[in-house]
Amino acid sequence: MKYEILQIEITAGIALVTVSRPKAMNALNTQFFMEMDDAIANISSNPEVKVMVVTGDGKAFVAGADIAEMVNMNSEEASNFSRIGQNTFASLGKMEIPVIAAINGFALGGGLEFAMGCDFRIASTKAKFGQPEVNLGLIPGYAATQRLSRLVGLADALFLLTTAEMIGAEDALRIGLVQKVLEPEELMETVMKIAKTITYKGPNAVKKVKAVTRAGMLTDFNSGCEIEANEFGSLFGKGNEGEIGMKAFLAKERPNW
Ligand code: CO8
Repeated sequence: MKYEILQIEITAGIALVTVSRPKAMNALNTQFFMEMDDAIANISSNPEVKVMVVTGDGKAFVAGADIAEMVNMNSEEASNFSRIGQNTFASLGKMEIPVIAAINGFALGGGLEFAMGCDFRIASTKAKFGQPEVNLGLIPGYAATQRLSRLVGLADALFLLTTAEMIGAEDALRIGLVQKVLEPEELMETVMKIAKTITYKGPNAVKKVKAVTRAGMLTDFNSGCEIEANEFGSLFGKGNEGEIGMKAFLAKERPNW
């Protein structure tokens, strides 16, 4: 498929996906979701790729769903558009490899929902975060009502969702919405370094730790521990990644996965 909005670069095991529609602050339209679904499928089936990074082109990460596209929708169309976005962002969590959001600027509405679908978030000091849907007489439709409260707790989520206040990167860090804040000129270099670090780890271990941790969020504690015990065991045994990693440690060598 020919991409009009996404730019994809794959280097040294890292897929960098840039949303590039800067004239509309990278707002999310139907074309974006078609391209993102295609990109997720392609990257998922590429065994060379160990980590995916998403970012935005220009002064926005993503400033939300495309209001110009939504304005004429009826209820049914809007619910369908909501489900399409929910599915795409859920696919990020279902990818085996970690997905990092590098938030360069505005992450508003659907843009913050996109970032929250990723596994973790690193922000520039210039980033701004908010769920401004109530300003438009709307509520979020790409799962912010569910993910935000799980990430930052009910009170901070409802503060952001009901006031539509835009917060800066330091406040986002304080409430746990992002994991690191960097100077704008350091953002991409540092995020790529973090991604690179992950590519050196046991590739199956990285995939499993993501899958087990995410599965645990959808089940009770004891069931989550049972999933963990099973997957922990699956990394042991002759020729398996755990054996390679542990033997390399004891031999004071770098593991050759
Ligand atoms: N959709 C469409 N166009 C947009 C959007 C958007 N979300 N955001 C910005 N643009 C456009 C502007 O209309 C403008 O276009 P033009 O140059 O043609 O007038 C251009 O981008 C530049 O924007 P501004 O001139 O406004 O730039 P500023 O630097 O002054 O402001 C802001 C930047 C603060 C980001 C401002 O543009 C803004 O407030 N944007 C809207 C933010 C917003 O409300 N986002 C939430 C949208 S609703 C949503 O995301 C719900 C998701 C769930 C959907 C469920 C499916 C139905």
